[in-house]
Amino acid sequence: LEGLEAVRKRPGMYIGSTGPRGLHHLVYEVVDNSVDEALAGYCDTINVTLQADGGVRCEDNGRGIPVDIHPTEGKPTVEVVMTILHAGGKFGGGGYAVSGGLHGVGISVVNALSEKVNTIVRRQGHAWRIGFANGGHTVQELTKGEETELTGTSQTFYPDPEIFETTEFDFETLRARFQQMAFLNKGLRITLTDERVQEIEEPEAEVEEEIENQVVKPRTVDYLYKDGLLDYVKHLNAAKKIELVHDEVIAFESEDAARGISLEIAMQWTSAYAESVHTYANTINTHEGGTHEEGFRAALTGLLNRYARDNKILREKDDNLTGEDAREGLTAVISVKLSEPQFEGQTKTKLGNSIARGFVQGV
Ligand code: 0RA
Repeated sequence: LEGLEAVRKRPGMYIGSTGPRGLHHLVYEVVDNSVDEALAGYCDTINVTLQADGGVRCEDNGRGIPVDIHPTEGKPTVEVVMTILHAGGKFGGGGYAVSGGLHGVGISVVNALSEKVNTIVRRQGHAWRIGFANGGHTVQELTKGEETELTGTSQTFYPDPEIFETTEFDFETLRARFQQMAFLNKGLRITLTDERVQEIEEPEAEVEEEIENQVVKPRTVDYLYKDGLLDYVKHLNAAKKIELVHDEVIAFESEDAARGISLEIAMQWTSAYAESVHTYANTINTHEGGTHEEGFRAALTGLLNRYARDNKILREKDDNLTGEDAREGLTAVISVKLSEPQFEGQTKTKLGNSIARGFVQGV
């Protein structure tokens, strides 16, 4: 628990800030754990609910966090994951989980920064419950509850108002991120439901009971994209008032399992003048680009020039097309996943791994 006290002392070091951004990172961290379970192939649905009581519930249909006694810690693995810093997620090895969040700090960080967390694991034929309060202290030991044939993990957390400047979540911020997550993880269904009571903007002049200016406006959004990035590019281009240069979105993917890197790309040229190239590493938006984008640009410019020369579209006396020529009107989404991403630059949103340059250029 000393670890969790460190988190409460310097929350910014773990979640960036204690403002609205940091608050929303709590949700991303919890959801990312479920996305990792989906990336491992065991989960296809994540439901997130903003509860009327201020809590956020995230439920998945994965295998459930293990409940057996941890071999070295001597308590249930789920308790270890929830209460020991850096114990979450990455154990078990294999694959390149780390879907993003604030660099996968772990669910225990969310526990540390919450006044209450209730965890339900459905696994091994039962629903198991464990509860935490006041920054990750176990207040309800793991109990084996009713029988169930379902499996999965449900996390409900209440951000600590003593830590955060505000504990109010913004539906639109979460909605946009979950839609992006769904585009980047094809076949994964993510829903977001808002059950909060909302104030009516302009109440009647004389309202007797306060309750009368409150109303429950349940909203749900539901995202599932079977073609992932291809759907993303269609979505981006549909939002613009432009013509398409070709009807079909170009989309392809490749993986080098031995070197621990995979790539998905979707692209389509439009009549726009500007380029619209979006890049991601482990589902984190790399606003500053990086090696994956460099590899893509080099390949695209080289390929178009080679094609143009081979087909006499460019004559001998003509200059090569520039990179800007090649990308004019291009909408593209590039998503790489790799085992140990290095994030660089001013905002830590520039991918640094050299392997991504050569891999993307080659594919
Ligand atoms: C490690 C091992 C196993 C499941 C998980 C982690 C897991 C963690 C989270 C966090 C949110 N949802 C999750 N779902 C699964 C299972 C290992 C096994 O069953 O063999």
